[in-house]
Amino acid sequence: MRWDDFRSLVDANHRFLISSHMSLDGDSVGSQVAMRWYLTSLGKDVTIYNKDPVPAKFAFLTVHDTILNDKPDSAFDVLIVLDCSNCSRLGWKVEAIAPVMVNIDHHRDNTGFGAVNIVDSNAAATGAILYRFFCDCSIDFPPYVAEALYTAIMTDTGGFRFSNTTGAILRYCSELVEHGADCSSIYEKVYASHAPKALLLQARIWSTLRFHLDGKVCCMDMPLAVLDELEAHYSDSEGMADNTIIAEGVEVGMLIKYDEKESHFSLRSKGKVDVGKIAQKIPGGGGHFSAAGCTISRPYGEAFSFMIDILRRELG
Ligand SMILES: [Mn+2]
Repeated sequence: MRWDDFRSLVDANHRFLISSHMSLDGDSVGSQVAMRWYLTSLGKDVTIYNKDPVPAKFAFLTVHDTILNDKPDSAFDVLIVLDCSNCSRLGWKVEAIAPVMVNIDHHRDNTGFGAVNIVDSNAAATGAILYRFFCDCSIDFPPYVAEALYTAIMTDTGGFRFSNTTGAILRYCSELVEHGADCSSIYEKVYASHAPKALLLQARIWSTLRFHLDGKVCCMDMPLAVLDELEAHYSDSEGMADNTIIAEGVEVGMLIKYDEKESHFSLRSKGKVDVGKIAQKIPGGGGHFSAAGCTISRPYGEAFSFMIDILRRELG
C-alpha cells in the first residue's frame, strides 16, 4: 500500500484527471465519483474522462456533466486510473496527458503501470479499497459518496452473491448504509430499472441458451447485429453473463458477443474453474477467478470451438 506516496502526490499537485476502463460498471463509476469528491474536498481541480458513457442505471451517482466522454485538451499534473488492470483497458492513449500516473485497482492481473500503485487483488472492489482509505485516514464523506461506494461494492460482488462477499465487505456496507447509502433505492436503480428495449434484447439472448460438455458448460449468444434490429445498446446486455451459471450442474458459463470478425467471451465460473486464467491465455484477456473476459479475433464458429476445447481440457 502506497497511500503515503499518494497523499504526498495529492498535496503537491493541483490538476487531476481521473479515468477508468471501457464499458463502465458500478465499481468504476462509483470509485471515480468517490475519488472526485475526495480531491475536490481538498480544493483540487478535478476532471473525469472515460472513453465510454456512464450506463443509464449508474447515472444517479454522477453530478450532471461531470464525467466527460471527449478527451480533454488541457494538461494535468496527475492521472489517477481506477479499477483498471492495464492502460489498454482505458481505451484511449495516456501519453503526455500527465507526467505522473496513479493506479488504484483490485484486478489480480494488474500490471503495476503507475508511478504509484495501490493494488489489492483481495479487495472485492476498487470502491472497497477507497472506503478503507477513507476510514484509515478518518476522512468523513457525504451521503452521495457513501452511495457511490456502496454501489461499487454491491455491483462487484454481484449483489452480495459472489465468493468475494466477506464479513468485512458486509461490514463496510453496513457502515456505508449508516453514512447515508439507501440499499433498497440503490437496488431498484441498478437492478430493477431496465429499459423495455434492454429486456427485449435479453429475451433474445435467453433464446440462444444451450448446454455443452455434459451440462457443465452453459452458453448464450449475442450477435451484434441484433442491437440494430432491436435499437438496443451493447450495455443493455450487462448482467446477462451472470445468468450463464445459474443452472444446476453448470461449472462454467459464457456469453459470446460476436460479429463477422471477432468474438468476445464473457466467462463465469461457479468456483471450480479459474476463468481468469483461461481468459489470460488469449492476448488482451483477463479478469477474476469467477468472472473474466477475452476477445478472440476469429469468427464465431472457430472462436467457439477454440474455447470449448480449452474448457474440455479444464473440466477433464
Ligand atoms: Mn472492480
